Amino acid sequence: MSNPVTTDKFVHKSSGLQVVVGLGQSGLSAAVYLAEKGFRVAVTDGQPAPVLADKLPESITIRQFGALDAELLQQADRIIISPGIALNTDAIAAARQAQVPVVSDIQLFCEACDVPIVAITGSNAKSTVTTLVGQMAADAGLNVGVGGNIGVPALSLLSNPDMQLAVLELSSFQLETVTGLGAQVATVLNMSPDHLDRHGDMLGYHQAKHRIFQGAKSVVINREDALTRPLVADNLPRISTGIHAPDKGQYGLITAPDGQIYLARGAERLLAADQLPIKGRHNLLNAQAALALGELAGLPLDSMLNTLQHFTGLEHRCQYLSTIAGIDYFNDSKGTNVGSTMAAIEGLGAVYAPKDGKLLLILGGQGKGQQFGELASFINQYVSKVLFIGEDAELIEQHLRAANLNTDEVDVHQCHTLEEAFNVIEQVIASSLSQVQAVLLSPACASFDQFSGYEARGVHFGQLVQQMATDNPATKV
Ligand code: UMA
Ligand code: ADP
Repeated sequence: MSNPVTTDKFVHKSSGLQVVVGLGQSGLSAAVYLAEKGFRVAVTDGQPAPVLADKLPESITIRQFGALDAELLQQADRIIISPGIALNTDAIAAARQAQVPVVSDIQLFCEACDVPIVAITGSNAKSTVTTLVGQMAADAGLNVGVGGNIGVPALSLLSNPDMQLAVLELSSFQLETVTGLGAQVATVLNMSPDHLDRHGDMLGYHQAKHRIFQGAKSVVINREDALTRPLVADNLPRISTGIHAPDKGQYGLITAPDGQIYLARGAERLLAADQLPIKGRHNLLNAQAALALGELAGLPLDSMLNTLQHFTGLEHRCQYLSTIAGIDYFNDSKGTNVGSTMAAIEGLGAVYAPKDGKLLLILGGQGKGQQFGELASFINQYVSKVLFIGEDAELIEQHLRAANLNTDEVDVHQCHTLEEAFNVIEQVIASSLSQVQAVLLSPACASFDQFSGYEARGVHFGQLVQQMATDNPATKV
């Protein structure tokens, strides 16, 4: 183990030693925060030379890198664990066995935060809804901090003394060590399998997510997903969202006789779906969740509706790129699990179906042990071509065929890479018989076999679309 600064193997429990485990973004924020509060802080990380080490305050002299220092952990008064480190890691498990408390940076945040917290988790849509609520709060004139799993460590929000509201995206990894969060309003947006390698099974994943409700003053639930409801009976103010017409005081969708779909609160039509720049039924659910969270956080409805009419969505999430030769291109590289890709196919598929249009879907990458057969019925309904890429391309095709993929109606091609996929797309463009009206990259897989992450994959897809636009002059961007 490398030990670039000092080792103090004689720290006693009474010293209040706080050991930060993992020196990524959240570990650094916890170390800085605790040092500023005057705690004695130590840091340990599995990497021999974590890149953020030079950002640590000089006062933190105990830095054990190269492996998690089990002895140091036994000496801790409290361990602050990074979300990327599993609780069953040997050194952590041993410290827990020895009754050392293990918490995440989010625990430190909620203990220190004296403004209301909007807490958002779910298998998918977290970043979209978190950003939207943050924007709604800002547009309503509040000084709002937006952070958590979205990439801004929650503790860094506390450096803003004027903050009036905190909006947090929380992952199951962050929540599994949080107790008594006490949010003004909390939600689990949706539940579908993900991160089961960390949580063991759906039950463990569900239990971690539901810690978000501890101490909450109000909740938002998804009527169509029973797993989003708090398990403990409570009398808390509660607003639901869903795809059907809503009861009084709840959010939902109303379809008018002419087929137009409206966002609604009770019987009141709030906005036509066409007035929202974000597309797809899943995004109408996301808009409802943001409205319900905002309502329970005290934001004015008119201002929130105005925000919705200007919110164009986040990059790599069903992001419209351009129209080339009459075909629309969408980058959903953040669709990294089966649940998110189902939502993308259904959400966008329903936009093209009334025009007799179908999707061309690019699927594949690292499959994370998921069951891809669940996508077959969605593909049969909305997709006319599937192009498989990446490490698990063949396995995914096998799963789909075993789940009755309708190969009479749906063409499938093994393409290995995005470049090869674009060669097939060229042929589609050239064919006047094709039903394809939109190309959707929504891989349902991690990208690490071919890219550094979902962003790099999405950027590369965008470059290929750009290239195609250059080659095809009749383009709308
Ligand atoms: N490390 C070890 N041993 C291990 C694993 C990691 O020592 O077994 C060390 C690494 O060497 C590294 C550090 O831990 O130095 C990294 O810690 P981390 O993986 O917890 O990453 P952070 O940089 O602290 O980022 C974390 C979240 N990362 C994860 O949950 C994996 C970020 O979410 C979050 O934005 C950030 O805190 C700020 O709150 C990212 C994520 O991928 C975006 N989240 C997952 C997701 O969205 O699916 C849950
Ligand atoms: P997260 O932060 O939870 O990963 P994002 O907002 O980044 O969520 O969206 C990730 C992916 O989830 C998107 O690419 C989209 O395919 C899918 N998605 C968006 N909204 C929903 C929804 N309401 N239900 C299911 N999947 C969704």
